[in-house]
Amino acid sequence: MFTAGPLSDPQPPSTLLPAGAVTVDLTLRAATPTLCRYSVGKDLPFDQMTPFDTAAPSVSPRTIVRGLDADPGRVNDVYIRSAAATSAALHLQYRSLPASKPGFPRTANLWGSWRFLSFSRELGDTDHGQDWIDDVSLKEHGEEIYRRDFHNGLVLLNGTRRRQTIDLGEGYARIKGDQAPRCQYILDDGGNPGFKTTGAWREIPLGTKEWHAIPPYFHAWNNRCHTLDGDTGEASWALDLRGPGTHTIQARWAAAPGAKEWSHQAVYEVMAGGMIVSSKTLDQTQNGDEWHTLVERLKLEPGEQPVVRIRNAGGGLLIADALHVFSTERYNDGKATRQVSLEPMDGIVLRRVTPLPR
Ligand SMILES: [Ca+2]
Repeated sequence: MFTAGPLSDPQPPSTLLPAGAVTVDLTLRAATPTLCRYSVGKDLPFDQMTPFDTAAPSVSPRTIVRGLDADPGRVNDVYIRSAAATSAALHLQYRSLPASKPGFPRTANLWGSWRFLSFSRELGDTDHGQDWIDDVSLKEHGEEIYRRDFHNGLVLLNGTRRRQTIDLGEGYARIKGDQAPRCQYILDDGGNPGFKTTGAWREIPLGTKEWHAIPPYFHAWNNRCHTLDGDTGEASWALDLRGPGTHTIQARWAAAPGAKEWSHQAVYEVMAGGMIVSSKTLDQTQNGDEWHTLVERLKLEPGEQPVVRIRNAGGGLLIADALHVFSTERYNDGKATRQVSLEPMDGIVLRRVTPLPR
């Protein structure tokens, strides 16, 4: 996501903008120094686009993107191309937030995932036929925590790339639902201080490029992974538990054409309190680009400092790519709460124990 040709890491990525925004200050990362251009509303050939403000080739091209529509009901499609790879367009989307106290009734104006599409029904402030939401206020809470208050509840969205904890005070409870795990996250090998290695591991790029038209298609998580030639050394991920509970842990590797040279016996061990509490041996030559369960519903405590360790018992290249961790406990467990922790770009719907007076 958010890469095209040599371009990556747009700041800001596709997101909501402040009310009334008709511009956005955009910075990209480029793999090689290059010139960039953009268009708003319509993808255009490179030579018909508007040049970036950065006039010289740069590895961090920057511009003020102008001409955005501030109508909160309109999504602005922004396309960016680079002189280094004019055929690849980076597609971003921006939308302005409504003013904080809009007149009402007005159409619900909700961005994002299923949680937000379903919450209005849960909270009961709507005419279900039209999805009108009355008397809504939108406030920024601390650092890019977005909050909407309703008569019967509130919605919080963490608009940052960090986990954040929000104090709510009295009077809120989680809604009840069995879909979402209490915690669910990926532990990658790259950019993760909790990933450690011993031995001669190498970090390599591994994955089909986004604009690549011919199969096979395969991806290491984040298009990178670590490899170890032979059986001397190991790698480990600190599980960085969000709290005590029972957890399922999965591992993945890419379905790369070279996977037949990889380990037939990759041993994944879960360690807690310095002891091996679970072990699973998997064949990395097969079934790549999938999550493979190492252990289900394993009770773990943060104080045990649990880690997953990988070592090679079968020759070939050992691959360390990413882990997926999720809990048996549910996110929406109906319990009263004074505080919530939100993963990056995640949100929650909370119920008011006592509805606000109308
Ligand atoms: Ca990876």
